[in-house]
Amino acid sequence: MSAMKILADRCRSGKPTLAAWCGLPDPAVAGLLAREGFDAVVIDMQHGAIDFAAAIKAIPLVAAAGKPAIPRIPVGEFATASRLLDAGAAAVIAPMINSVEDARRFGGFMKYPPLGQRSWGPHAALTLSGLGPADYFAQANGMTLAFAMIETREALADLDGILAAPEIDGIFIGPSDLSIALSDGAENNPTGPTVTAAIDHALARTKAAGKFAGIFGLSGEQGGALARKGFDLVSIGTDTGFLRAGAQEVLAAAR
Ligand code: 3PY
Ligand code: MG
Repeated sequence: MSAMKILADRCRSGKPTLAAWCGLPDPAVAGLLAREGFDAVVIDMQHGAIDFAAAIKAIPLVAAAGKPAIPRIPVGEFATASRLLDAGAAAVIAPMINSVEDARRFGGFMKYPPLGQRSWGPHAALTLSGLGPADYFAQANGMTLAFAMIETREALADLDGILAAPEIDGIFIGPSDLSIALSDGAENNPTGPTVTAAIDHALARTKAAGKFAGIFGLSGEQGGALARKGFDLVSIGTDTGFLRAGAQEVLAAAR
């Protein structure tokens, strides 16, 4: 099975996907992390230093390890979502989706008609999926997933509407921004009680809507707990975090 199809199939089967999160610009970082035991690799173009040219090189490296590549686009850059699908992304995460209108505009770039308005041109996606044009066109809307990030008060207020958007396959919670929003800027506390209650609520609403739930996990331990709670896609660590933890561990052992 192609790496592109694995994510949607895994989400539909109810098995959680544990992802590495990459922000370093060299595509080799994503390619190498994909060779570890992660189920998928997120390529962060919002806060990471990864531009479009690097992202489209990272996608086939991740796919070569048999893993789905999941880019996160910069805020509002929905046209980039289509281009990443053309390059073979298995899913795209869009940050700061604050309304049904935002969700449907993003989703429109993710799905071919009649669901959305994605334009035809899946160059590397044909190679990576192993499909011919007719089969790719027939399967793409179900094979590649659109995740709308929920990380503001407005998004939470409109959550059921966002979940009902037919172009959207799931949500992806940003617990840091959500905690900043819910505290009106007083704190960034992604594991505090207020944001935890909001996360539980969003997970329950997402399950009730029959959509997929993703979230940024802060550690392996916390990410594992979120997956056991029912999240379908959980990032469990970042490339820079792995570098820092590894460096600190060897230094502590040596000194
Ligand atoms: C958040 O926690 O706000 C995120 O977007 C995670 O990257
Ligand atoms: Mg965020």
